[in-house]
Amino acid sequence: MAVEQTLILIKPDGTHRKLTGLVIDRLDASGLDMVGAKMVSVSEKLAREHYKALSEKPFFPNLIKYIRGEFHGFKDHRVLAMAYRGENAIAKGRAVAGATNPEHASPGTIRGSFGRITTAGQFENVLHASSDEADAVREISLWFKPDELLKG
Ligand code: DAT
Ligand code: MG
Repeated sequence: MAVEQTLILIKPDGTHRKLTGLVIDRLDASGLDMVGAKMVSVSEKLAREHYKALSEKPFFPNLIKYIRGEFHGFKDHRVLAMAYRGENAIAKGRAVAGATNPEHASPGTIRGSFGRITTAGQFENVLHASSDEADAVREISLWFKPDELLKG
């Protein structure tokens, strides 16, 4: 099995609803090791870069507002960014998160238990987890400097 790194973000709905510890607990239980963590005040530039593959989607403007905390009244755009390492870390992170659409996410996953779709149609799904190796490498280098990560 491959040792991978994956980016996990606790999004503003997750920090707002005090789900930070629960998410970390689930990731601990999955056997992964946290190798980096920091609170980030998400700039518009970082938000747009993170979600650039979705820039043509109709929900993109709201997605940028959401990840920056603008729906949750935060002045400081807070997201907890974490990097995890371990065997099959990307799939394990996705399994903890559950499906993108909270209505389709299995009960017991973070999104299945705690995600919601707002009346405006915005998915609020608590956390981000990198979806494949290319995304994980790109996203970790976007959110972390090399010296902010523990070396394997
Ligand atoms: P994931 O976060 O599971 O990797 P994604 O990369 O396809 O999903 O989309 C990123 C985020 O965009 C997702 O967490 C929530 C939002 N999103 C995706 N599809 C959406 C949709 N159809 N309507 C509203 N928001 C959506
Ligand atoms: Mg994705």
